Amino acid sequence: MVCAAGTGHPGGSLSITDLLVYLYYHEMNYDPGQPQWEERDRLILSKGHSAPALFAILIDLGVVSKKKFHTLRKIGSDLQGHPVLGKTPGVDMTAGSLGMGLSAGVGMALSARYTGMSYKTYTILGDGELNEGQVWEAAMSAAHHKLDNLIAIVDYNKLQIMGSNDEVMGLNSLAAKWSSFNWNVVSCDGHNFISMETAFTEIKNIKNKPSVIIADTIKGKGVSYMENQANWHGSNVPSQEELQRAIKDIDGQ
Ligand SMILES: Cc1ncc(C[n+]2csc(CCOP(=O)(O)OP(=O)(O)O)c2C)c(N)n1
Ligand SMILES: [Mg+2]
Repeated sequence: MVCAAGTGHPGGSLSITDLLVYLYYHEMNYDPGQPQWEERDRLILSKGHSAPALFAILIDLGVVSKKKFHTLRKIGSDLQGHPVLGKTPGVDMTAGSLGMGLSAGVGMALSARYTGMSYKTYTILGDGELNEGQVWEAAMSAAHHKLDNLIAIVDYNKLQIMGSNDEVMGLNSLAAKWSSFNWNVVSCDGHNFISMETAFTEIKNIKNKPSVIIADTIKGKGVSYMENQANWHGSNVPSQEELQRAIKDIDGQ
């Protein structure tokens, strides 16, 4: 999709693909036949630049037509470079300006409480995105309201747009930070389904606190020349030859 568009974000999309597969095909209470079902679990892709991963899954589930596959980032297309609520079926929140998704998640989780609905709200955040102050306002608010129906997932790939977190804005003790905001903190390997299942099962019994899953991931996961390379965040798009190598790498696994 990114190759056809000639622009986009392959690295961050690949780092959350396994997490999205786990969530949509195993964890979430979700019926692809009814993407507007009121009781469905919500997913907010706060790191909205990784929309190609979400769109690929929505296409695979049949929520978005397969015919749209090559229309990513085209003017007028349902598949814009970032998720747009109301434009793409299956998208629960607009995102792209980093830092805002968890606040929307707090709103959705409160709404479930006030309306007596049992859905959960999952919000996927980038680790670089945690540089945004609004994330921590939302974290304080979620803990204050004891939102045990809100789950944050940090795509902890250690890289952001122009280098590593450590170079740009160090996160230091990430788990301790969330813990000090009174969140239940669990870690997992974001490319291992058994590890993800253990983490998501562990948070199910937590009451009166929001949970965060810090998922260890690899930016560009699965494509040999993209893995752990910040230049595949969004400035590079694979050539036709690189695309063939990427498909071969992924098929080889
Ligand atoms: C408010 C805001 N500032 C800057 C950007 C530009 N931007 C897009 S992605 C990105 C880096 C994000 O890093 P991270 O959250 O770690 O994403 P990932 O590694 O998962 O791709 C930046 C700075 C943005 N989208 N929004
Ligand atoms: Mg990152």
